[in-house]
Amino acid sequence: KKSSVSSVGILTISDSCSKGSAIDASGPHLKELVQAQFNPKFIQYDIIPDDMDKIENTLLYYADVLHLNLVLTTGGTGFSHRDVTPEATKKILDKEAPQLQLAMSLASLEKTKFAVLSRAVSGIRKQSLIINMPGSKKAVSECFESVRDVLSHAIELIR
Ligand code: MTE
Ligand code: CU1
Repeated sequence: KKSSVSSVGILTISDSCSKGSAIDASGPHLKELVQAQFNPKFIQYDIIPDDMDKIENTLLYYADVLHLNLVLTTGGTGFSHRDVTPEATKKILDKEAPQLQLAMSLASLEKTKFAVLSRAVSGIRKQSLIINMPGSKKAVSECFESVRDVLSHAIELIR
């Protein structure tokens, strides 16, 4: 059966990765997970700093210009003052989809108490489903596993 997820955006949001002072592990790992699950025709991958305007503009480009089916962000969901991924995401969402985060939180809490320190959000903009995830390889593995089975159906419903 052909997957309804034919184009995916993977957006790493991290000051240190965008400067080159750290290597992005979670973005490339998400890319592997997405490839294994959906084998999409197109994957857009970028690394940007924890900057409100840059995050907003990139998500707008992904949703309104590239019309990506699924957008997964990693990083910037925590409590430090540079963490603004959820605020930037909320600004551009048409509709919120909080139960996706509930599913990720429940699964994450089985692994670590620190899951409560993510403020990630999810929702729909135009034809794109946008999901924030925390900024570590371990966290994206755990989060992706907890929602991957429902994403094809979610995206069928959006288009
Ligand atoms: N969720 C899962 N599944 N696994 C994790 O290891 N780490 C937590 C949390 N969520 C974690 C997780 C930690 S320690 C933090 S600080 C927050 O995500 C926020 O991460 P971020 O600022 O990199 O987005
Ligand atoms: Cu942490």
